[in-house]
Amino acid sequence: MSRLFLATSNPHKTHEVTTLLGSPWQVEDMLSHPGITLPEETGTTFEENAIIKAKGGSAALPGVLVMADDSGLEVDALDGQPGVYSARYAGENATDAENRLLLKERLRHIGRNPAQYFPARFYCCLALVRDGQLLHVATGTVEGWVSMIQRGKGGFGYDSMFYPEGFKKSFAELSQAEKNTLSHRGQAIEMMKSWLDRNPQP
Ligand code: ITT
Repeated sequence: MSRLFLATSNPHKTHEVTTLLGSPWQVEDMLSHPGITLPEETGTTFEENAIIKAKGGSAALPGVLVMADDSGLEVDALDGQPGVYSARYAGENATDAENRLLLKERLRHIGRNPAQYFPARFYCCLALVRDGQLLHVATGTVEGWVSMIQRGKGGFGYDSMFYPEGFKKSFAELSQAEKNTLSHRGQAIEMMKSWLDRNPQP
């Protein structure tokens, strides 16, 4: 088994990444290493923040392969908001529910009716680092729609408000396996896996 430290405190990301990477990988995260703290996400792009988190994790774990995921939701009618601020849209320590509530409020201001669907996408950037050196960056996107109408109990974050292109169900109504085959994170991990296959790590 190869060891990989995922520089995240978000257990939903760890769960999805562990499933997507599959059995050859033993994935650890910040919750299994409570002594590690990461630098502030001061970047203005997903890539900058993914690299900041991955390099921060790597500084604490010499020799270990470290990956970070920076991701978020971009709504065209809101000029790409919440974007890199998706996790802290309603404030620094906002919960997913508070962030969704703010997004609903913002959509209500621009929407003509409560059942309107707005073009949006989830974006994910993964950065892979070892000993402070950036090895690879992989990205993934899933296009779809956001709505003030929340449906489903699965997933996390904005999943219950996001309807992937071509589907009548929200991400929170799909099974984890269905979400993984479509999602921004699923696509980014596929790209990262293919790079790792071509560049086996010692
Ligand atoms: P770490 O920085 O510790 O990894 P985080 O949740 O703060 O955890 P980000 O800064 O990358 O991570 O913010 C990602 C936010 O974007 C996340 O909290 C959700 O609000 C949203 N998001 C990203 N991927 C999502 C997904 O698959 N489903 C729903 N919401 C998602």
